[in-house]
Amino acid sequence: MKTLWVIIAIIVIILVFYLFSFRNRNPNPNPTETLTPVSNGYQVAPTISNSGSPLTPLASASPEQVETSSVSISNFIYDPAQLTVKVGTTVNFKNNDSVAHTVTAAGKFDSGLIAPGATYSRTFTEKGTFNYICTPHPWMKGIIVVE
Ligand SMILES: [Cu+2]
Repeated sequence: MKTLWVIIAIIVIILVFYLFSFRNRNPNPNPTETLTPVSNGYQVAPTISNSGSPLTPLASASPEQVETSSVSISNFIYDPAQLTVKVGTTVNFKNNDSVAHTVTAAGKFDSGLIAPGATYSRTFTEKGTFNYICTPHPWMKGIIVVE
């Protein structure tokens, strides 16, 4: 009879230890991986946390101002016909005509046909002077100066 009580005591002790270790187990055993975009378009190395607590976002530099500018295509004319922008500017060419046009700089870029009401956007990432025409109406001419 005494042996039985010893066995029960041992089982109870094992159970208590088991429950204790279970309660202390890390509730979030899988590392959380977060990629944080930064302003230059690259991503920093993943931050790995095993703590289960919320991750604090890295303080990032304020996002770069994205410059946009626009050219309206209307009555077979690019307006403005010449536009000067800073490097990195996105130019939106909006076709306000009732026929399709293109914005085509031979060997540099080509919008393809821009349907009436549609917009072609291009970001100018290098300095230069870009003379463009409309392929179906080659007398239509425009210039984007990137400086
Ligand atoms: Cu055209």
